[in-house]
Amino acid sequence: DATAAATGNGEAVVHLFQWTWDAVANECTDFLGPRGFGAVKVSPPQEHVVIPYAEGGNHPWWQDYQPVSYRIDNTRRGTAEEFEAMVSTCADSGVKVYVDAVINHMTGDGSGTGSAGTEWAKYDHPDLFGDGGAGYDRADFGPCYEEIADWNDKWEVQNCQLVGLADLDTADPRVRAQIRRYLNDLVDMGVAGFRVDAAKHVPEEHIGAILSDLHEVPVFGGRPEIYQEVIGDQTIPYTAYTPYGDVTAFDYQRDISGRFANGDISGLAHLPDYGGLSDEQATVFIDNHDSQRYHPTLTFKDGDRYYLATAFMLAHPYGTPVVMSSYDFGDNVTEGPPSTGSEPGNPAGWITEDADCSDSEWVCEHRHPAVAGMAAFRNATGDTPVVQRATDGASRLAFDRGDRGFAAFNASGGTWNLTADTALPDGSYENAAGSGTLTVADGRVSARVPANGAVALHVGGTCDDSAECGGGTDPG
Ligand code: QV4
Repeated sequence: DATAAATGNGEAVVHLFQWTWDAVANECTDFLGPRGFGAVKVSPPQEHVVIPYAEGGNHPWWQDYQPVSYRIDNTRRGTAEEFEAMVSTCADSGVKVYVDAVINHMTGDGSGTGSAGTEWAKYDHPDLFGDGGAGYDRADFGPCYEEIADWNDKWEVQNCQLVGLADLDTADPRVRAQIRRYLNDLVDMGVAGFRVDAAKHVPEEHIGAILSDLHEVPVFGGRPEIYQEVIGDQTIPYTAYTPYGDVTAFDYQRDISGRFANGDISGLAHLPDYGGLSDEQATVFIDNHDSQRYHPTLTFKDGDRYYLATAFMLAHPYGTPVVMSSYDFGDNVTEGPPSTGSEPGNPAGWITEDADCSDSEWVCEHRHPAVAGMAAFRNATGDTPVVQRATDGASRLAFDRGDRGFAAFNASGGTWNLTADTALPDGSYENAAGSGTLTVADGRVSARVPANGAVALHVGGTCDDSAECGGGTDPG
């Protein structure tokens, strides 16, 4: 509806990793918009290298992180027309589209033909926008042409090559102008935000200069949302990047996922400013597409405990939450998304299949019953403060969100029979983090919180607000 489109739904983001543009558009209409998710983060939309892969297999997901040009035509996820249609379809449901922007580097070693047909070599990207008007050559890269060797040397980390990828010279005003043109073209199409890939590998003042005059976002208005991928450490702290946008809180990710994995959650009502990032500056997540492969603490493979952590992230006001939505890659960290196999003119396994949440290859974490209703909880509770209401040992925690919501988390193997005070108005509520209904009477709530499960109640989620109440939660 027009109001949702103008204001957006809320702040909860879902990362539909490797989904095709058509599939994202459908998910905005069918699920994300109606459930109150505010934004969808999509995989990189620019032309990318096509990496040969083992016969019969499909192409690695990470070829998308090696840009050949800034054309959005013909990536493995669809055409430019499909991309633009997705952006406007999602906006119609109040869902913003955030793009994963790869701006630190271009390709790795070698040469070839990109996904949209542009010829490339490591230091030669002759046609950035498909109009023959702009390119990068050797002078646009550097100043360092070696791989990062000493990660304790800030200059190296920011100026040398991340895994051998040709590092753009972002001190150069011409390079900045090309990157800005790419980002502004996307904003003009309606893209409302960016995850800045490998931001830590671009000197922070260069990020500031590149992002300084981005266009106003159509429909939603304002400057695009920015969240910068920085794995902070003593050499380069997270806070170096806060002047230019939000920053990924990997310290939160490690702490929260570790605590949920270990059943050690009773102390989590009040969270610190992880890595020095305030509530407003932090982007938070339980896992992302890298961590789930390279250092998994808690992922969809862990089942209930993972979904419980995700529900907690959405229930707690700290940071802007990003829900990971994956495909099942088994034990193969290189494995690309489910693909359509051979298509005319395209190598086998290059084109991604539309996601289908009833197909087990697409995990669809965001549709899990513990997660699906939690964007609505977050929207209803806004920035009301956390008031701790109960704990029971190390693995159980319940809190109010002002008088707007109540949530209880049970990271143990037995049911938690809980009675607690709550400021929620008396009434009968749907469980937004599972199924069933719960009653608040005389300022008290009684709940049987399932093993490794949660209950979450919020204003606007009473049985009077919904015909579905009592019938269990339909995960969609
Ligand atoms: C290899 C060797 C290099 C050698 C090079 C020679 O490892 O030593 O110099 O060949 O050409 C792929 C391969 C990698 C290969 C590289 C270049 O995996 O082995 O280098 O290509 O051919 C994704 C994948 C990477 C992939 C990359 C590019 O994760 O495996 O590399 O895409 O295709 C740090 C950073 C952080 C980064 C994280 C992974 O601080 O910013 O590492 N995270 C982001 C993304 C991530 C992405 C990139 C950055 C790069 O989230 O998904 O890497 O855009 O922590």
